[in-house]
Amino acid sequence: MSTAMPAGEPDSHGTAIAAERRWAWVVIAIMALLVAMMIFTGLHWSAMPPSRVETVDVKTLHLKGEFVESNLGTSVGADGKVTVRLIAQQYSFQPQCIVVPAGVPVTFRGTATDTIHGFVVGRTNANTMLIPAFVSTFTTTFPKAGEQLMPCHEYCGTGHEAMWARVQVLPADEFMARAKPGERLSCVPR
Ligand SMILES: [Cu+2]
Repeated sequence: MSTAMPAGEPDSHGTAIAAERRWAWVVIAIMALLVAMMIFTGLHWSAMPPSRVETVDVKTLHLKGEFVESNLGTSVGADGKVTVRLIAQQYSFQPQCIVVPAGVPVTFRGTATDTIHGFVVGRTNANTMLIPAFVSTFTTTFPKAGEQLMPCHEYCGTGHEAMWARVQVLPADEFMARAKPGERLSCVPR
C-alpha cells in the first residue's frame, strides 16, 4: 500500500517503531517460554542446584583425605547412610562403575581434578557439575533397579564424548547383602 505522501521521515519512522514493537513482543514471548521451561523442569525433575560451598585441595586430592583412591566408591555408614564418592578427570570417572541401592536415599560427593566436568545418571535427577577445588554433593533416591549410563555433560576437551561411567541400581536387599562395614563398593571388574 502506498499513501499519497511521498515516503519521508515520519512514515519510515512509524514503520520502524511498529516493527521494533513486534520484535519486542517476540523477545518477551521467548523469555517467558524459557522461564516457564525452567520452572517446569525444575519442579518436574526435582532439579537440584549444585552446591559450591565445600572446598578441597586439588593438589593433594590423590594423596590424602576423602578422595583418595581407596575411599572412592559406595560406602554404607554405621547409621545406614549410603554415600557415593567419585572423582572426574579427563576423560573418565573413578570409579567407572557405581553401585547403589534402589529406593534408598543416596548421597553423592564428587569433585574434579583438572577441569570442569559433570554428570547425569540416565533419566534421573542425579545431575551435577564437578568443579576442581569444590565438592559437589546432592542426595537422591533411585526408584527402580537397573543399569543406567552416566555421561559427562560438561564439555571438557577432545575426549569428552567418550567420558562416561555406569551406575548399577540394585534391589536394596541385594545391595545391603554386598555392603560390608568399612568397605567401598563398586562394580568395576577386579
Ligand atoms: Cu568430562
